[in-house]
Amino acid sequence: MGSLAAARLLAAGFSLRLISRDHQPAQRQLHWPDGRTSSIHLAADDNDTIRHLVVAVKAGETIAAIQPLLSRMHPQADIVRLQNGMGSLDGLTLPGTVRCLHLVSTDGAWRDAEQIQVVAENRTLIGDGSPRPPPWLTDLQPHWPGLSWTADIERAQWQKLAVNAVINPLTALYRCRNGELLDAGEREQRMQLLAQEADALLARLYPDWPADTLARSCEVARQTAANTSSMLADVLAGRPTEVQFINGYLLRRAGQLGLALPAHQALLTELG
Ligand code: KPL
Repeated sequence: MGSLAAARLLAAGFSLRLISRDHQPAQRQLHWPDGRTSSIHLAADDNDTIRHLVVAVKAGETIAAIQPLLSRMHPQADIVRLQNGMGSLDGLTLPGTVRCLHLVSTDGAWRDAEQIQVVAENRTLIGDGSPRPPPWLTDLQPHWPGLSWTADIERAQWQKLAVNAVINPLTALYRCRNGELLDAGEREQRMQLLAQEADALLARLYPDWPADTLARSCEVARQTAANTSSMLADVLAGRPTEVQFINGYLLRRAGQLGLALPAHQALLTELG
């Protein structure tokens, strides 16, 4: 997803630097859904002042990635989170004038070394909880299909998180593709329980929450039937998962309201 964002930022004329663990530049080949292929070059970090920082690391790596960059941040810098889950910046103290924006995307892409296969270009919402988009958004929108500003990004984050909290851990547990959750049996029953619990919390946060997490999760599982979820991909690659920022975040928020979510708690325990 980071490379996909980079391709769109470069197309919009932004000057980009790649801040990576190996401090090296990188080359990527993107294969678009319409059959086109394009190449991008990501220049290495130049240690300059940071005006805009797109964070595309896994949620659990966020603090360690950003902390060393804080002294290089411009006081009016924008941090743009492009990550699954919520709460990845909790515990990090940012200068008060730094703006933190969140992207919620239903685009799909996977990477094999330098090759990026873009599976779907859908809708991406961006926001920071305020009604006022940053001025650079209008330059980016023509090059980022489906990108739009929302004044209520938190609700959009919850909508995505609730679906991820149903699909991702179950696919990781059953080692199955997203579509294989729709088995009219045990897996679907667990989807139902997880969705009900997520809706119970969300109804407390948003009195008009429509309790549609199961319907939306089944829809996403159908639309992405052949996908390996990001959490299953992490498990198969032996990487830490983002479960603490998905189901764990739901549980932390529920705990603050005195609400128990036993199905989510059980999953967290099962996934370790
Ligand atoms: O966001 C996803 C993920 O895998 O993290 C879904 C929508 C479940 C697609 O696989």
